[in-house]
Amino acid sequence: MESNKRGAFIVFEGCDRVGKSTQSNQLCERLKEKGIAAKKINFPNRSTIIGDVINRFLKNTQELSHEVIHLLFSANRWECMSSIQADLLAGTTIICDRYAYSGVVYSVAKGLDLDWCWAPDLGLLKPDAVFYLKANPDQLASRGSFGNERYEKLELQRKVSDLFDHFNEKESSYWHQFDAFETEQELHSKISTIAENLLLQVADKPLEKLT
Ligand code: Z5A
Ligand code: MG
Repeated sequence: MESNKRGAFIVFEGCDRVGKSTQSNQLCERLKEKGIAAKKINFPNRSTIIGDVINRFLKNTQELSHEVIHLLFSANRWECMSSIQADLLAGTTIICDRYAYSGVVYSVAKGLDLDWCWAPDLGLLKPDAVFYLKANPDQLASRGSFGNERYEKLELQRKVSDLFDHFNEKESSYWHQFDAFETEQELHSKISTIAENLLLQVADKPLEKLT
């Protein structure tokens, strides 16, 4: 018999190299080991046609205006929405590495207006929880030098960090902040506890939209 319990929609956010991919992968694996249906996704989703343009932009082989790339990042989320919704309603928990908050903070850090940036993401599915890995960008230098992607510059990362803090305060009802300098294992343990409780709490709740 098909379950009528839905999955949870869990998002990881934070600056470059804070450990989002590490923690989101570990959480997904842990849930699967416990027999819980779970799927890991990430934005940008570079496998679509829009994602391919985004990839070329990030690798500095394609120039696009701030406005155009912003709208493409949002469109990249919209093109995945129906499949995310179908999975959640079928009972699969979605662990998502970056989401609309990344979309807004990188564009605002480059100088675009916050309300303008948020507008195209209105109506996307709202996460049940955002796990915000926080670290001072200057300290993250200890994790190796930046790569060659477009946004891997310290000055921009500082602005990005302040904007993530702004979301963390404003959306405190479902954002959970963690110190990205705790060990991988400490973080994994705290995050898993919250996630496993969340699964039970949201199973009978309707999905919400970003407003
Ligand atoms: N972007 C945007 O502008 N608009 C949008 O709408 C979206 C994204 C969705 C690419 O993103 C760029 O797209 C990004 C924002 C922009 N630009 N920047 N900057 P991405 O997600 O593809 O970026 P990435 O290449 O995956 O890097 P990342 O996500 O920033 O890294 P991370 O996933 O947070 O970190 P990690 O890969 O898990 O770990 C980094 C290193 O630290 C690695 O060596 C780990 O072994 C180590 N690590 C991890 N955890 C720990 C702990 N706890 N202690 C010590 N060391 C650790
Ligand atoms: Mg990553």
